[in-house]
Amino acid sequence: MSLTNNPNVNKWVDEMVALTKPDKVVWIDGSKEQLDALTDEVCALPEGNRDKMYRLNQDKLPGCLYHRTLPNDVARVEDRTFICTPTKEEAGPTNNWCDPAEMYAKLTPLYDGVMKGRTMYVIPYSMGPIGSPLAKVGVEITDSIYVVLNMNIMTRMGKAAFENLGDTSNDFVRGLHSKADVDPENRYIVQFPQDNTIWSINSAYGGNVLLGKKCFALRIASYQGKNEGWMAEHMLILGVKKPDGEVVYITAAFPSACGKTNLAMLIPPEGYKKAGYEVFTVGDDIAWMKPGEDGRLYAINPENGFFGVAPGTNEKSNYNALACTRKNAIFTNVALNNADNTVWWEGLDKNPPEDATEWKGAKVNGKEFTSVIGADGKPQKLAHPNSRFTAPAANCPCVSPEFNNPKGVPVSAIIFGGRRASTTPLVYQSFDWTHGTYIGSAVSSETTAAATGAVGVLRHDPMAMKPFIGYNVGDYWAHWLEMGEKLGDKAPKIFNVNWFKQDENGNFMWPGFGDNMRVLDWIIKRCEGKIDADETAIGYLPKKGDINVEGIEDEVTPEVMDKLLAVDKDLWKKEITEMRRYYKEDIADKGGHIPEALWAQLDKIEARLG
Ligand code: GTP
Ligand code: SPV
Ligand code: MN
Repeated sequence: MSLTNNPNVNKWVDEMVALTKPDKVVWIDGSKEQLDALTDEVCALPEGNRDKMYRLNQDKLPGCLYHRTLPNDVARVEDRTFICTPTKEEAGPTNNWCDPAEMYAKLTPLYDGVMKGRTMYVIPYSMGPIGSPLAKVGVEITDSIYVVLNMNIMTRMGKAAFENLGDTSNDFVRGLHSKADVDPENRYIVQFPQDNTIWSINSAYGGNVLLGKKCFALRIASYQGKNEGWMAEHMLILGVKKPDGEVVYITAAFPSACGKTNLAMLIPPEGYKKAGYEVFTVGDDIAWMKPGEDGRLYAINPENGFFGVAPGTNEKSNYNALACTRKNAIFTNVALNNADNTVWWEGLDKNPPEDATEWKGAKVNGKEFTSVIGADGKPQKLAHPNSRFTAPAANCPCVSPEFNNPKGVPVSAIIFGGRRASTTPLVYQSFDWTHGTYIGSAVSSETTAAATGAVGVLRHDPMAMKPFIGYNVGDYWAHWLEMGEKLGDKAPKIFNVNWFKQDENGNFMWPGFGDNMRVLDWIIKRCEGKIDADETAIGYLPKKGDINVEGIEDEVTPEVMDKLLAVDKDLWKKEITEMRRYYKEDIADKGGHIPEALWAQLDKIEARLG
């Protein structure tokens, strides 16, 4: 039975039922009884069933579940992701495009009868705190209990979302997902921005199927934000409480698997803790930002949980993220420790379990398995490099008291960053918002396992949004410039960081993780106008000695710091040459509408470089 009187919802669900022909339709009210029953059902499925989930050790990991996806379905698929706007020009050069009518015609036969023999779940959810003026409602239809249980963690799911939508509104995002037969040749992740619609088929993994996340909260929402005067960004949100008690909020955009979750949950080094600094997490992946009544930019996290990268997460690197995963979490594609029915991944500790099940499902001796060198020249892995945990934000020991604040938090600084082995210094500040927008447009980063395809290849990823901008990238940049104009002198200051600069031997020079607090400290002081900086060709850089290295002097010697903060003019001239090529060949020549002000930035930087 429907959970809403809203005729727009009911009519659409009826249409999707007629199309996909499920045996049964279940409306998700979000109640504990319903979710418990679904958990029982999905865990009772026979071994080998693709939908199957497992209960983990309920003493050590209460409420925690485990799932494996198919080996061909372990990451976002950018080559199968489409933005279907009426014209190709609207989608722009960074997106795959197809005419909406053509795409509907192509996908309709794939969905026709696809849920025969299966149950359809109708999931109402809110992105953002229920009742927040910045929040929006979505409804996801799926034939996967795994999706229901994950959406319960990642969003505010259930009846309250329908109450928020009301009985007449048509302002909700329609998401249709079916696992179908998980055929990668017929896998499609399709956004129709003008229709507030998402169609996803033949995948069961993360960003492809939890439609509130990348599909809605970034691709559709970026388009809505452009039209409605706000911003949807691939950004974490954190608060730094200073010794004087004031909390400064910072957002940061890094490409997938480049450190957002880690920075969002950072634990400050001892010296900072003693001095009274604390870090609070508002979000780890997505920020929706809109000017508030006082003219400042306010951010909410539209999500309600974290879908975090498991490998590398340990007590030391990210204590808080690990703590998030100790109850009511779902693990996907990590390894099992069969001795006690718990989970393991590379970088959790140095002891791969002997009695292990690796992420593809084979029982192996984990110690022997990980001592074999694979085809890539590296030890075989028990957990997939993009294996993840889904964990409620409420689990986070450092979750911000403002997490559910419907107004959001005022943003003082915006940070861009990526994985850059060379060229980009540890930190620098833009001269102004326009220059900061240029810096965002120039983000490039080495690719990671978060998307299918080669790993470690340098690619342009403007604002860390390349896979997520729901319209023409040039118009998106213009929107950034417009927002800056609207915010005027109340606009956040814009910075760029690089935790991944390498020495001659390919080792990271900066310790990263908790020590990134030292860079945040400089950023905050810059925002408060408390500290001077060196004006260089690329922006403001820390003066010698202004990045606090107390406690890490042995590792970050003055020579290392010089290298971390170096601006090599030759490398930067090459960088600008490449940016000109990128703007022209990859964007402008392919229908991207680059604002004049950004072209002008190239001239200015070039002039400064001499
Ligand atoms: P998505 O969820 O894909 O958007 O990723 P993310 O940006 O949240 O990345 P995450 O914080 O999960 O980090 C991904 C990888 O980068 C992990 O393997 C981390 O160990 C590593 N990492 C994060 N922060 C740092 C850092 O400061 N220094 C170094 N060297 N590695 C880091
Ligand atoms: C990312 O790839 O940026 C993620 C993971 O946050 S996914 O939800 O799969 O997109
Ligand atoms: Mn992400």
